[in-house]
Amino acid sequence: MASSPTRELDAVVLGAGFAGLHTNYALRDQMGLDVQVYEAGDGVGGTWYWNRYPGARCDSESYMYCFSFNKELMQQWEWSGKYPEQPEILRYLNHVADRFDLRRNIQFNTRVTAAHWNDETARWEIETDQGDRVSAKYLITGIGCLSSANVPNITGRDTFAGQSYHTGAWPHEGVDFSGKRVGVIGTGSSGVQSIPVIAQTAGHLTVFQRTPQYTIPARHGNVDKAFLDEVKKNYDEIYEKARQSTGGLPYDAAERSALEVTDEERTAVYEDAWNQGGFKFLFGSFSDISLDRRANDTASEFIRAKIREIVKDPDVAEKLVPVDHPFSSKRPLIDTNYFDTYNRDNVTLVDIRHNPIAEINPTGIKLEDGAQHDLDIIVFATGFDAMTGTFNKIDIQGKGGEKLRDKWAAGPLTYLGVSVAGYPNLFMITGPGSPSVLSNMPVSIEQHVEWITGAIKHMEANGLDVMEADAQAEVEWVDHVNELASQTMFMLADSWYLGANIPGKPRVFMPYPGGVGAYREKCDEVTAAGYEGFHLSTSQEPATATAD
Ligand code: NA7
Repeated sequence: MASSPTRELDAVVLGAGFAGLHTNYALRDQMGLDVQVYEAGDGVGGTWYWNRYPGARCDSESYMYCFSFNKELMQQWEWSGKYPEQPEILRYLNHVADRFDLRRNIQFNTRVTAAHWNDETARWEIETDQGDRVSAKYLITGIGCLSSANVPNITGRDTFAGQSYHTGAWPHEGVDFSGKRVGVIGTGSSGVQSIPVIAQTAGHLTVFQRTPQYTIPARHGNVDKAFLDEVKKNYDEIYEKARQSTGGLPYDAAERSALEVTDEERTAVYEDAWNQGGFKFLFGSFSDISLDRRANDTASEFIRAKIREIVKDPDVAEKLVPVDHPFSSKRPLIDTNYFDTYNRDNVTLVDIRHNPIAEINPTGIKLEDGAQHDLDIIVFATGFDAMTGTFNKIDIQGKGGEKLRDKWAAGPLTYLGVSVAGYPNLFMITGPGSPSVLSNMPVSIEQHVEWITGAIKHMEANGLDVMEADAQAEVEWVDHVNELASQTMFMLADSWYLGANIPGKPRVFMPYPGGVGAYREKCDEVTAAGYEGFHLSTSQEPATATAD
């Protein structure tokens, strides 16, 4: 690094979304540490600051998409919808920032560009794109799992004469689609949420679909006040149930196999789950949908039949029916009127799996067969370089100057998804190898913030300077994650969980698929065993010394 740090801090936190805000509160206000938060946006919110596309909302029910660290906050905040919409989540996070005075040590409009571990001082030296140079004992990343936009490098992309937007970098002033010829590329969550809304005002909407999707109706609506009152009376219990669950949601887990019931019973269960909507279809119908291919086939087939029932044009319906991957092998989607939208006169579905995009040109999109679609606006709903993309953009160097992006060249290596061997005192909130994107994020974020805060308290109380994951513990954890993933449907699709959406990215399953309850238990065991799998030392001791 060019010059010496100008400020010495206890902790630097990257990001001011759910993770960064909670970490700031925990380390600064609960522990009294000197903390600096850096945030790329000009406001708090993280994912919900950037993703302002039409129809953006969370697929977790609102009463569970919030912090639980403050009981008054839980009781006082009123959600208006069954699912929280982006503007409301952003209002919530702004409220949290105001309520706990969290902005005063957040520097906005600032990206951390480099973080180097200094072996001699046992501190991180951190540089930003605004010229800041600071050092900190602890480096905590709350940079999000889906924060590096993937805008595919399609030939001629930059020659388009109209407007183009990525859903994850949406203009704050919104986009007026009225009367316009709009093309949406991508049918993941962002596409499936935005397509029905854009179709309502666009002159004509053309959807460019590479992979058909299974999506379940959200059954979105106003929040049921009586239900919410009941939730608030039992919040502790409900939250605890979510903490011990698979997906971080307090739903009763299904106990029966889809294969142990009659066809009539099975259909009735699926109908009921379809009518209830949302993630309950996956978690609450049968126990083995994600684990057993034959059980999964029954769910996949049920959804395929629903698509054929909803979409009136049989040719369009067939294009929308997913046959190349099982339900829940990609991120399960929740929608409002998605399949219905293809019954509109102003919506065209284009299958780019069999007739790919050849180029983007000044007037629109041309396919390989020569068909030209003239457009005024292109929306890239093409997702993210998930889980590792944002880490790789930062020059993170650990012991001996090793670059994290080199260490992770063949896929991310972590211990518990929270730390990396060779990168002492670096803690990742919802890093690769933790439940993260397979769970209701606030529950996983809070668990990480609490665990990391506990580890830092332990270090401070015992005069320790360095905490580093053991290399062998890391290997075993990565093997464990892979072993669990191999038992699921996840390996049967080209998904961003596997990095398959980014050309050249190694095909490695990144999140921990064993469920948030099992993961929490493992983390608690590690703590109870004196931070098993970590080396803790003072900077005077040899780096390999183990303490507890
Ligand atoms: P996703 O889920 O990664 O979806 C991206 C979509 O864009 C998906 O349909 C992709 O097709 C498609 N895509 C990606 N690259 C291309 C190219 N080069 N050409 C054509 N189509 C492409 O991102 P989202 O933003 O929708 O959702 C991200 C997460 O946010 C979501 O899962 C939730 O956790 C919230 P593919 O399926 O790869 O064939």
